[in-house]
Amino acid sequence: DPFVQDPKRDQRLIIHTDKPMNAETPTSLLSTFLTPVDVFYVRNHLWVPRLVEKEHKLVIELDDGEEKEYTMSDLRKNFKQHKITAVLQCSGNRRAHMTEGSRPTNGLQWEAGAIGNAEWTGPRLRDVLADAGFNVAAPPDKVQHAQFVGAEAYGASIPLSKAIDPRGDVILACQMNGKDIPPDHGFPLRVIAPGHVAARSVKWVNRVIMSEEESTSQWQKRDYKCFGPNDTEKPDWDMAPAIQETPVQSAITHMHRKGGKGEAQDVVIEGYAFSGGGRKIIRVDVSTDNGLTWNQAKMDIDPENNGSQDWSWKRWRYTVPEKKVLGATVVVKAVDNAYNGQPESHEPTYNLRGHLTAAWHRVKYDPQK
Ligand code: MTE
Ligand code: MO
Repeated sequence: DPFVQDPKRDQRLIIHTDKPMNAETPTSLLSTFLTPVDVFYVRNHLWVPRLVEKEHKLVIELDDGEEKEYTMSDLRKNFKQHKITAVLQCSGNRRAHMTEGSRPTNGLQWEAGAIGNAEWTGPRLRDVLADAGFNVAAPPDKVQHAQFVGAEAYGASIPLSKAIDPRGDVILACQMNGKDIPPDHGFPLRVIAPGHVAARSVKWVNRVIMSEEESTSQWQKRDYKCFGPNDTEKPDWDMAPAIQETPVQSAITHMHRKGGKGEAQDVVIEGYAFSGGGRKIIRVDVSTDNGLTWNQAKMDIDPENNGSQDWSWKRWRYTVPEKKVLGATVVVKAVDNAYNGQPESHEPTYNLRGHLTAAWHRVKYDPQK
């Protein structure tokens, strides 16, 4: 049983499967800018490889077959360490909402907790590639992708342009929220490709391959792709590109009573909003009458937010008198700085695998909760 070495998990996580471990954060625990590592969602396709930091090596394989090897100490000491605050969001986040709002979807039925925001520290992939002899200023034409291999056999890739963009902030993370990365999240080394779907941020990474081709893994060539709402059981996988940057997303994480009494009782509605590709969230719209009328939520002022672009989520809050939301359906939608929004319903983006669910999030107010 390759899972016997899996670490212990926090009791508060909501487990979907335990071998492999797939567990989401209860949304009431997503109320801080940085998500605590203990309750950060876990999405494993296989077992957790138990790696020893002193023995761990990263191999960079160039297009001419040349290889260069790095120890963890090389990566921590010989390169400038960059701190990046970034969201990881599974492409299946909110899949259960698509199932509920449209039709059944295949895959783990995540609610809104397959997402988290953390501070990641490590060298830039670009700097390590340059050190290994890759010409980051004038890359060879035939290299189009950076492939990543995880120690347990998972693999994925990102386009070369992202991998070497100094403003792309792709790092080889050695730390999460200021400490060693926990085993579930990639100890001792993981890729962080901010603004891209989390499936590309390969955990337990031990090899980077500069290649003309995308990763040949099923997680690159299949699985993480979207098709039309008429999606069939047997899609033509080569027809659609692999998911990389993600669309605008927002969700209500919590509604709770605060201040006032009786008739004057207030309710605070709170949640997150995020867009892929480093695009900033410029507005969060909230409706307390199922989308007839709208108002803007107040976005939190972020504490320290590190990175060249907007890789973090925006936490937002909206306070209303309770009498306005009793029996009402509360709705949220967000807008990013390209004025991209979210679809009103799930039907137009329905896909059988339930990827990239990002329709307006509707929640009925329940005073018991
Ligand atoms: N990397 C490896 N090696 N193995 C995996 O199973 N899962 C991917 C990605 N990287 C995965 C991986 C997917 S689909 C997601 S959503 C994120 O890791 C989850 O990261 P987390 O478990 O740290 O939240
Ligand atoms: Mo994922």
